[in-house]
Amino acid sequence: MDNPDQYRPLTPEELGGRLSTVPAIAERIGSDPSQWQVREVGDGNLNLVFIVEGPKGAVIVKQALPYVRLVGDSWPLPLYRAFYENNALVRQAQRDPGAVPEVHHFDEAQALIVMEFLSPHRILRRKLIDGERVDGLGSFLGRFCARTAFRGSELSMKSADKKKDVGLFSGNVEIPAITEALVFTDPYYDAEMNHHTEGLDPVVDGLRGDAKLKARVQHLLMKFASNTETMVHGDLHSGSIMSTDRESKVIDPEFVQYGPMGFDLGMLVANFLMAYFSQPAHRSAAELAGYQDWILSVIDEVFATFEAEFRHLWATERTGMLYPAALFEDQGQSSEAACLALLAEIRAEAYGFCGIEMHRRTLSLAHNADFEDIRDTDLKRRLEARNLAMGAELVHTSEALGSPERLLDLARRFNAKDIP
Ligand code: SR1
Ligand code: MG
Repeated sequence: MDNPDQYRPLTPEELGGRLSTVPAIAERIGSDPSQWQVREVGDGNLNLVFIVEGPKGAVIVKQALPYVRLVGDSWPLPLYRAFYENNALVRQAQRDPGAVPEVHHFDEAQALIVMEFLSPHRILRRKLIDGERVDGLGSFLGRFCARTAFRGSELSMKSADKKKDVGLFSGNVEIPAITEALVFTDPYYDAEMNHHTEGLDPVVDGLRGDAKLKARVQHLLMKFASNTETMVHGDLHSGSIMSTDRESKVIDPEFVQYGPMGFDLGMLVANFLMAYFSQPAHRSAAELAGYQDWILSVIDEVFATFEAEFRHLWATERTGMLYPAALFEDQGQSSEAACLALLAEIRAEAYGFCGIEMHRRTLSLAHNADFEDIRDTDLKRRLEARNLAMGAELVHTSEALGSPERLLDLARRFNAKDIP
């Protein structure tokens, strides 16, 4: 007889039989699985995702597969990533209440998380492709990044707790290895799984021929791999955010790890910039400028809120061993300059990570729909070339760039460029 505890991927047909005895599900949707409707809706790169609807409500069931779904079973991937995702969701819910879906149930053996069904939320990337606006988006995301960065670090946490947590998450080896390869390395050489749009070769050759650029990228990889400042989401792109027209949630933290404070911010902003650069293919001439301006205003709001919230937490929750009041306020000295210097460093790193994410999404394995949905190959190439060129500029100038306004100016400048 099959061991019921042994992992087995779910099918929509057998999901009811396997999960109807889970109280957290029965309570929320009803206990008779014959009345449930189950749809597998996973369109991500890794997992199975089911919407399970019953007479009383609906839940999401997310189950890890033992391989990379995008590639198939030739690329095995440990099921234990669900354990880390569950732990990340718990911590994010504590650090920024309401920002992530509620977890109803976790089954470690089945690598399965049952969580809140978000409705009428849609994946933000699709909303951006469709030209929809989301009220409060930039401030929500800036606050999420600041709260998780600050409250997951030794600015706030007790050192013993933080170090224990670093130990816990450092067991998650294969998932960061994906980022280390696909994001930081593959775009810059002829890696096996790479692909790019026809006609982009001159731009790609330019990046790969730029040793200074590759050295800067590797330096940022070193920080990503070795710097355990805070618990990062690890994959904060517009496909990891679900929104209505006025509310957003952050989902899918399975790429969680302890890493640099600017990492999530940089990945996030890169995905807004790619939405921005791809818009000429998705909007009418009448809508284009207004919608692109709105995307830039979201980026601006992300940075402004990140910095304001970080400063607020610095003033009110600096309870860890870093920058203690004993060295500043208790001696009658302000620590504001120290906070501003740290923020400038976080922002500079974020710009660097941002440029790299802009590269990998058009050159290595996992491209994004913002560009992939463009049918006109020549238009796609021209828009991707702007994105790649701005990415390179960011990697080169991240430390000197300064205010987010200068980042937005750069975006406007590259958006008007024709790159052969
Ligand atoms: C093989 S996984 C490819 C990508 O999908 C995830 O969402 C991450 O972004 C990863 O890099
Ligand atoms: Mg994901």
